Parts: sequence; C-alpha cells; structure tokens
Amino acid sequence: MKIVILLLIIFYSFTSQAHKFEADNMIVNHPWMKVFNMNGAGYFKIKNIGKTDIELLEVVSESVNNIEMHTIIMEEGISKMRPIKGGVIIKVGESIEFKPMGYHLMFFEINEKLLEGELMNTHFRFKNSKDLIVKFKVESNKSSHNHEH
Ligand SMILES: [Cu+2]
Repeated sequence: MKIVILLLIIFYSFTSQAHKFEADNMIVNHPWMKVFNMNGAGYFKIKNIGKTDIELLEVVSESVNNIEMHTIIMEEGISKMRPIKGGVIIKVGESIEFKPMGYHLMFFEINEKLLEGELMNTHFRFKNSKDLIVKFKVESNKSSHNHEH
C-alpha cells in the first residue's frame, strides 16, 4: 500500500512538472480546461522570460470552432464576462495568469469528445514572437466557471 501511494506521488509530481510548454522567451504553465457540453474554458499562467515584451494576440485550435479571450468587468455590482479588446501584453520578467474569475479563454463549439485527463492542442499566436503549441488538460472537476455574458 505504501508503495502504491509513493508511486502515485511520484507519478503526480512527474505529470504536473511535465505539464508546461516553453519557448526561448516564455513559459506557459499548467494549461487546464473545463468542458461543459460543447463549450469550455481554459486557464494557464504565462511568464515572459525573454528580453522584450510579448503580446498574446489569439489562441486557435483545430478542435474548437471559435476561441475568445475574456476578462471580467464589474457592472452594477455584478461580474460579467467580456471579450478582451486587442491582445494581452506580458512584460519582460512578468507573468499573467488566466484563471477562474479573471482572464480566461472561452472555447466555443469543441468538435472532439474530450475526457477527463485528455489533452487538447492549441496554438498561441503572438504579435512579436513565434507561435507556441500549448496542450490544455481537461480537469472538469475543478471549481466552477460562473458565467454571465
Ligand atoms: Cu467567458
């Protein structure tokens, strides 16, 4: 029993460490997603480790009809989701976290069946950097993504 637990711990730390995507100038950490019906929401942390600011313009995927970057605004005391106008700038040395109740990706019309633990391929497109392939892991049981569009 102890061995099983130990193996689980090793496996878990291995997978969580492996779950990041890097380029010379950036690291995208723990990209994960929730799926509800044909739609979903995506979260990750991006860090600029390069020498110039980078701007994330859009995220595209062959598995999703339309991906939007959203932010949350307060309107009359109610939080609402709105598409981000333009891109998201990540300054040198800084990180931006896409998380529930903050910046997030919306996946509209996912065209493949994704099960818990599976990965979905996306491409991050930047204004002043090469594309980066990022795979989002389905973790449907995490805290809910409240929505009011
Ligand atoms: Cu949204």
